[in-house]
Amino acid sequence: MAEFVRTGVEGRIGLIALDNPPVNAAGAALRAGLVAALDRLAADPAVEVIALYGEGRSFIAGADIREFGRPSAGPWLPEICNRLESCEKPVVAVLHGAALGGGLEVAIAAHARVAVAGVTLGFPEVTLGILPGAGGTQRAPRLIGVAAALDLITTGRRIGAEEALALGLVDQVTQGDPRAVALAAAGQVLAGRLPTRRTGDIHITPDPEAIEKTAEALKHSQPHLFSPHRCVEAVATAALPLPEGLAEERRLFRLCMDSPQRAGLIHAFFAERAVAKIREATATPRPVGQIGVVGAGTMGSGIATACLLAGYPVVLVEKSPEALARGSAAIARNLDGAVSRGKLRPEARAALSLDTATAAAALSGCDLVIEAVFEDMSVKQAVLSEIELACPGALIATNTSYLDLNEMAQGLDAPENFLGLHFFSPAHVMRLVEVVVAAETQPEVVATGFALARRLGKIAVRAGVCDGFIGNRIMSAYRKAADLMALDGTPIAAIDAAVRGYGFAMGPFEMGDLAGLDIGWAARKRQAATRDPAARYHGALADRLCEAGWFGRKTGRGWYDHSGDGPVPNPEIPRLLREIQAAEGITPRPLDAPDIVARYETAMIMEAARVVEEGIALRPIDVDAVFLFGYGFPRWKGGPLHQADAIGAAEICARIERHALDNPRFWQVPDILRRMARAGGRFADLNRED
Ligand code: TC6
Repeated sequence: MAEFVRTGVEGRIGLIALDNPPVNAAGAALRAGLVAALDRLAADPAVEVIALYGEGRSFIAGADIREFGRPSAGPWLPEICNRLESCEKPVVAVLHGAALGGGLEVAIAAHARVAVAGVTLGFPEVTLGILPGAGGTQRAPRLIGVAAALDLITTGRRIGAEEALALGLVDQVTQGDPRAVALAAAGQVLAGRLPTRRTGDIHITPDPEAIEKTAEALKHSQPHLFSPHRCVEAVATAALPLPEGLAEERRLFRLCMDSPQRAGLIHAFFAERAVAKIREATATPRPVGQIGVVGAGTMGSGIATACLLAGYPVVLVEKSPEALARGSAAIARNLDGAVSRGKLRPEARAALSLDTATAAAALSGCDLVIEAVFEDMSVKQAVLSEIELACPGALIATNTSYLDLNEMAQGLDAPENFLGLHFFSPAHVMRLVEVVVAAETQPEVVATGFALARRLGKIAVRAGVCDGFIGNRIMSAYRKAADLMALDGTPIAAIDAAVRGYGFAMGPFEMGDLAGLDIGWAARKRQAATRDPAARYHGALADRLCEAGWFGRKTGRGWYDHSGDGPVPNPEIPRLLREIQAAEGITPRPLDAPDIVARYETAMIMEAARVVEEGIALRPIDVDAVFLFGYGFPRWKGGPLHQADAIGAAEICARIERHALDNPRFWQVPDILRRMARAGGRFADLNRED
């Protein structure tokens, strides 16, 4: 069996080495090993000081998140921290790589801390729906003060060694190999040059004002979340004697652990990492030096910005000199913004390489070219052929958001080099990229798409070819559900408010006004020929708005009127609606907020289930990642299919069947859901690694 914790004795120094790759998560075996190691060295008469350090990449990256919500074995981290603190011999912790969550709690229960430059420290528990439950909420305020502890604990903010030193979270910052640093630090303790003390003995200065201020601010900034508020309550108890505060921290920690938000947030943590585990992961990505971007509109300039920010030399090609000038100016503004936000150093900005041209020939030196031209099949096909001619052998990507890649690839000599890289607007900000795999796309081309996304700091999700891929296809289904609710007489402001109450930053109609209603109108006109004549037409009201020239914010009116101080529902909507309802024989039946969100959520799950069933998404967790990182789905709900599991397949089927009574064309139970309902299955069971 692997040895997770090793001890050694060098003279008067006892060493404890933690070794649980890849990040030294404090799982059951590491915890048991750590207690045994402490006991062993505490009992060894030769040992006068103990130094604790991590092998590999990290000190301790926190509790083992995979254990949460599952049965595990003690000893538990709170006992370990108490045992460490009460150790009769001084213990010094050496922090390198990551000292996060439970790892930082272990560190602050030690009697002194030395940070190795480059270490990341923090209490990210709040981002996982919990709180530092191994004494962190009690010891951090003693060590660094209540206000600083509140800041770290309620935000999950990660800090570096220098800031930790300034706060008093660590006693020294140094360089070197953790074992050597551990020996040196223990030597300093023996020589009296590194003072040690028990954190629990430090007198705490209560700060009710900081507590109140943070609690009040969180009410407004995090109205949906459970754990940040419990974090404040826990830190507030640090003014009590330590054992009482620890008991209260434990009680609040358990409340968080039992909350569905904890399960959702941890699902989101793993979703971010799971999406990279694809069948093409073993293929070697092609080297990418220079990148070409064709099309200098909003998407093209955003993509070019993202590539420049990642250090790639970029060639931007746009036929129209005016559009090219506008695109270059947009890129310059984006880069200025990055400098002013501290994301890009001015010297680094000056070194970025952007060439612009009006002809495809300028792309000849590119290894990858991304087209972001007008969303039209024949326009795209012509541009792809020009690109292939300019740089044969290069990878060619389309940024289309719904067009058929297999049809698009038909004119290419090397369709195996072709893929979709579907960025989201603004492309230099949004984290999601759908990597769309066409019939002939080669594995190493897919792997290159993933490698590029990683270098751009984005989250890539593999998607198959269909209208809208994963995200836009599902969005169009729940958008339809919202339009149908509006036609049935639910006020658009009520729908938007209910969707915001669910946790999205904006409702569908607010979002429509922001994006521009003309986009959806054009799509509906395109799809008119293939529309099911027997199905209720969801776009009737939106069409009427567009016919009146109301395209949303950019025209001052859309679903809302934007001419005043704040948006108010477009006053013409009731009249237009009455006309449509009279013509279609619709009896108005407005829904209340719970019914609105149930329909919205069910439509999302219904289409998401089909996307999984058809293999467009590799696994349910890929759908969840798309919605978490590209569509503003509330992180604490974990994603639409995590929600589906929480609700249960049988209940989802029942909801769909109920809604089907008034709209059987739209509401249809996908087979996968029916099978799950029958067998008691869950989407989580399909989240195998592919
Ligand atoms: C806590 O401590 C609570 C305490 C209260 C106690 C009462 N557990 O991110 P990477 C895995 S809560 C289990 O790709 P990087 C990760 O899934 C915890 N597994 O690497 C991945 O696995 P895969 C508070 C973990 O170098 C692999 O390690 N701590 C854990 O980009 C590599 O991860 C945190 O929230 C874990 N704690 O970044 C820290 N951590 O290869 C969370 C990582 O099978 N972790 N894994 O996919 C991180 O922020 C980063 O992983 C990192 C390393 C900065 C440590």
